[in-house]
Amino acid sequence: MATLFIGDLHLSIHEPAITAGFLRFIREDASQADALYILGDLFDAWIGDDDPQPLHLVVAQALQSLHQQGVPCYFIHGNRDFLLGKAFAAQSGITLLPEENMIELYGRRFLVLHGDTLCTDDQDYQRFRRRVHNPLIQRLFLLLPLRIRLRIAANMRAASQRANQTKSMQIMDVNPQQVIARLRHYQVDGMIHGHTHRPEIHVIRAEGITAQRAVLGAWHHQGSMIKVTPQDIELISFPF
Ligand code: OKV
Ligand code: MN
Repeated sequence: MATLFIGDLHLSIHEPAITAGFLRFIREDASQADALYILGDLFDAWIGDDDPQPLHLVVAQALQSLHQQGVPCYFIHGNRDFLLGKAFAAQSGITLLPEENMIELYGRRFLVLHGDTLCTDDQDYQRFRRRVHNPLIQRLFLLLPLRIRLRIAANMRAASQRANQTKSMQIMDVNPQQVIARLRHYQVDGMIHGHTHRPEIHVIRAEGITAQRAVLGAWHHQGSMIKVTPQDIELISFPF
């Protein structure tokens, strides 16, 4: 009995080794699990389900085969693939979840989320997030022709890369008060998230709270997953 969590793979055509590692993970590890949770940034970019990239089809087929084997797969949007929608969900058999979810696994309560909403010190990013999460702005963006969307997205990524070079490590990590506030609100035994690319299992102690905060690693040079079993919670890294 085990439930697996992954995220921050940032799949793109530029990193075929990561895609190969993901396909192997789905075939060999996820197929044995009770469920798979993808906690965002599966893809490095997403400009609409109508983008005809072969990579999207390959990933959809891998997830669809998992679905057919009876392993439920849940997806929470990341800050990069926040536009991934119902058409891709239908094609891949995944279930889209809201940005924060309380789930119960083997008698323990966990809050699962991507993690970007915990990084409240990064006010520029939070402003960006509010804008691109605005349903009206999303609707207008999706009305644009694909080639225009591609160009806008490339420009936004280049601008963001320049901005991140000048941000401190502290600003880009979670805000500790925000972590405690979410733990308190959901009354959970732990939270599981990614986004910060700082894999670790922290123990959080505050008034009336003892909880774990399990953070996924990004898939740069190796894979990363969190495995929850009836006994414990493990952070596991593995070669592609
Ligand atoms: C994703 C991030 C690019 C961060 C644009 C409205 C707007 C959606 C979009 C375009 C960009 C996603 C969809 C991408 C995340 C970046 C740069 C920084 C910090 C609009 C709705 F505003 F143009 F109308 N986008 N893409 N960034 O390339 O995948 O997360 S993206
Ligand atoms: Mn992220």
